[in-house]
Amino acid sequence: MSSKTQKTLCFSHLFLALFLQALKLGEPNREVAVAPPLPILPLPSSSQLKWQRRELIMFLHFGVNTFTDSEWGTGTEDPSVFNPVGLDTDQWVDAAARAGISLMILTAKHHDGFCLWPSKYTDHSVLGSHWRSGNGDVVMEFVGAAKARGVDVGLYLSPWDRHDVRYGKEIAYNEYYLAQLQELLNRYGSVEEIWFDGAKGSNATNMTYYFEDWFSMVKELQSSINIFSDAGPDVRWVGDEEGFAGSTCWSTINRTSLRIGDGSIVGYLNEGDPRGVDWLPAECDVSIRTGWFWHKSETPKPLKQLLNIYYHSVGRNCVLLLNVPPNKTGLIQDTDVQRLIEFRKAIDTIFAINLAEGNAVKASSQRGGGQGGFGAVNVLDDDHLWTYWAPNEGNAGNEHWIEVEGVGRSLSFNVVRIQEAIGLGQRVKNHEIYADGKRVAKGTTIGYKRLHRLEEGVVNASKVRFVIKDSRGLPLISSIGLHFDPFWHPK
Ligand code: FUL
Repeated sequence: MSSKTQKTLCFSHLFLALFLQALKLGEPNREVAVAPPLPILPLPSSSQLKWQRRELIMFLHFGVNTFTDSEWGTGTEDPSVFNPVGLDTDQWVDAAARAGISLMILTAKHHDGFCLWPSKYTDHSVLGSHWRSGNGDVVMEFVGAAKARGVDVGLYLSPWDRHDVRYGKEIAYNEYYLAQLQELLNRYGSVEEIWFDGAKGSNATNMTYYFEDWFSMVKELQSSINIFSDAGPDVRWVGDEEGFAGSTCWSTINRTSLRIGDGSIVGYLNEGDPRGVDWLPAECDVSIRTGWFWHKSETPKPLKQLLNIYYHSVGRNCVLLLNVPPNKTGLIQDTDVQRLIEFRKAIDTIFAINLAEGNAVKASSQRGGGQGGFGAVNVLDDDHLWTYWAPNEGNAGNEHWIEVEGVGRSLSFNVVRIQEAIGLGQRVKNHEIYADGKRVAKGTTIGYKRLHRLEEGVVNASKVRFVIKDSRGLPLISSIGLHFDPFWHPK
């Protein structure tokens, strides 16, 4: 290479370097964001997250029991007793939608074995009823009405079948059960939850259910479905039928310690397990009336009782599955519809306004620093999952807190709400709430949502501090709320 060519190259490099430098100077000073912290396993699946955010879902117990005034049918009923002359599934869905419910679960088959759809594998179904001249299909009507309103559906298929002669014959009955699962999951479009309950009479025939076959078949047919049972695999039973979760309630548990239909594990189901390797959140099933099926003599629970259930289920990191049974006509009774609407109105009245909003919020430390990112302000936005306050890593092992200070006014409230960013795992083990330095509430787990109704009633304070005393790794708080519940009158 000649020295002239070399010189030209040097100059052109110099020009290029200067040009690039000039370009850089013209650029805005872009700060590189700090990455979110590592998750703490186990984590929820996206179907489990979707389920959790529903908060309130509806159960519908309907079948021959509705007509025989019983709770556990014998399986010997004449199918013609099933005759809901005014059946209107639009009315069911309308009631649910007005109550803000996005998922409804119907008993396609209860313990009596009577099928609400025309199953070709049994003689105990709507095919034997006079209703719609034996051409009816309650499951089809229910699914059609729900989907038309954008409400999701779930189905209950009782493992214990008191009608079928194959019950007790291991292979034959498991084949029969799987055949019905295939009918339900192939014929009616997307099903969001399937309910396997472990109940069985004490004198019932011995029977081994092939749960692993059933679960695999369910997932094969509907990959995003949530399977409910005492032992999951997606949603667990809370361990009682009162709608009450444990005051400690982990969404994590060890599935290897669970057995379907085993009464000795209800305490474990109620509380979950901080060392659990499986994400298996709890669902609280309870009926709006005393029984699961409709009975003329029963009435819906009063609003006060429903709110108490709400605080002990949704307010303890669970989903509330509220049973509202259709009557003999095939309608949800007006008293129950009115109670549902009243319930929804009350929930909205309490939680639509967050009295913490519009005030100053600060925290003990912050991951990353600067505006946005993981700052305290994230707990007051509308996202209750993916924007959150995270403390600084260096502060691990210390107590963490977040504080709201009333701007130009004091804070007046009787309910406190705290939510964790569960997308990164459930972490908090212990927390306390202070109003102007005085402790007004304390608890263990938080999870997706924790609600505290204050024992002393309405509190007025200029500063409210949420203290995380102990957690698995650093706590990540996605939302906090101060609310006023006009229905809460502690003694
Ligand atoms: C239990 C059943 O025995 C009740 O009848 C009801 O269906 C309840 C939801 O589950 O296991």
